Amino acid sequence: MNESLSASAERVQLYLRQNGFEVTVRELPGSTRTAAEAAATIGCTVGQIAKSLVFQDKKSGEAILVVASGSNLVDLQRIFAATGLELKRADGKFIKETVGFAIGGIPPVGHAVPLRTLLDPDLLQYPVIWAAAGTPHAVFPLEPQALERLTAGKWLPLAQDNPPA
Ligand code: 5CA
Repeated sequence: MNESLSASAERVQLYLRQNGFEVTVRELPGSTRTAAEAAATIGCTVGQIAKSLVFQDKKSGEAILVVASGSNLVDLQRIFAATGLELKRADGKFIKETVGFAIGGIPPVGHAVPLRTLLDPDLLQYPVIWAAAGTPHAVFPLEPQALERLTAGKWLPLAQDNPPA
């Protein structure tokens, strides 16, 4: 166990280990706050960054997690057509209170409450992807297929067709 991890990163590391997922959370000196910064810090492509984005269902108020490839923009109409969920971006205060982590370090797992999760199939093209681990400096690598077991999420095409270059 890495004893120098910050408390939030340690929570993610513990969750992963307790769920049988042997992976080492890395806290890096460079920023991993955004997908672009994380890719530059790690030395991978932006597409290999798994962005954990928290939305809210307008009808129920339920928090919904979308794990998207860093190079994609989420198409809310597409999600509505497939699921009936009418999502809006959750604000930072709601996210911190509900999920237990702050924007810039939201992990795909280990939240304060289990979140219904949608997974971007575009992540499946990479042998390894990187996800945030609780802070804007903490990440961990994983095989994209592992997201399904870790999050109990559902793969659903959810990207906008023409992401900006
Ligand atoms: N640590 C990296 C991934 S390793 C990371 O968290 N990247 S991210 O893209 O998932 O997180 C930053 C995202 O937070 C941005 O894409 C942006 O969509 C979202 N965000 C930034 N500010 C706000 C805000 N005020 N309210 C809601 N979402 C926000």
